Amino acid sequence: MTTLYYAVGACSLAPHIVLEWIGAPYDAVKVQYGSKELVAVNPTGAVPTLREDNGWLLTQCGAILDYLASKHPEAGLSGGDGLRNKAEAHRWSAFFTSDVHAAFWPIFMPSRYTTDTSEAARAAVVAAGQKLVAKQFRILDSHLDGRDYILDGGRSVIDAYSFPMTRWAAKLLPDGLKEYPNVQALHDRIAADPSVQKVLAREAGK
Ligand SMILES: N[C@@H](CCC(=O)N[C@@H](CS)C(=O)NCC(=O)O)C(=O)O
Repeated sequence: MTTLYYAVGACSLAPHIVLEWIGAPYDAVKVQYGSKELVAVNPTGAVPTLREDNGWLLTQCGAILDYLASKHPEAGLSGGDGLRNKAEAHRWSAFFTSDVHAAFWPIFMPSRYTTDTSEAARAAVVAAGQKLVAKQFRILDSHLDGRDYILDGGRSVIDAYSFPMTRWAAKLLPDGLKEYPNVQALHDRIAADPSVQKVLAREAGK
């Protein structure tokens, strides 16, 4: 069986949702970042980490999502099979990994981005992160104008990828998602999905 190692509310929420959408049996193991249990499986101590029965491991959220979509074509979560469909899926996966996720790091871990230990320096790094996230969300909001989902091929792993990040933004940007109505609509559409609610309840220990 496929096993997903996840941390509550982390980017691992995306493959957790995708496994639920796929509907095949899987194990979901809750871990803490850097815990002994996680480091034993993935020395970087990061989630998501995916493990197959024969011990094969896959890390990197975008790679895991692409793998799951390809492994389960019957679930129709790849966003389409054409050359340009695939290129668009890669484009948006890279956008979430490199542009959006990375923009949150100064907000989550400001101490990694300055050697100045003052409160003012911490606040300045957080504010810079919020500005970066806002830039990426303007791009996403404009792309989503007139669309229900990110890719042309309908609901896909990329929409699942957006979800942990739209949740973080709702909590961590000064005005939440107020300035991004199309992103808010996508967030709400995903949040209303019964499989997503099931996963959120499991992650919350309910
Ligand atoms: N590039 C990796 C980043 C994974 C990552 O940093 N995950 C976070 C949770 S959202 C984590 O495990 N952080 C622990 C740490 O940085 O110590 C990916 O996309 O999978």
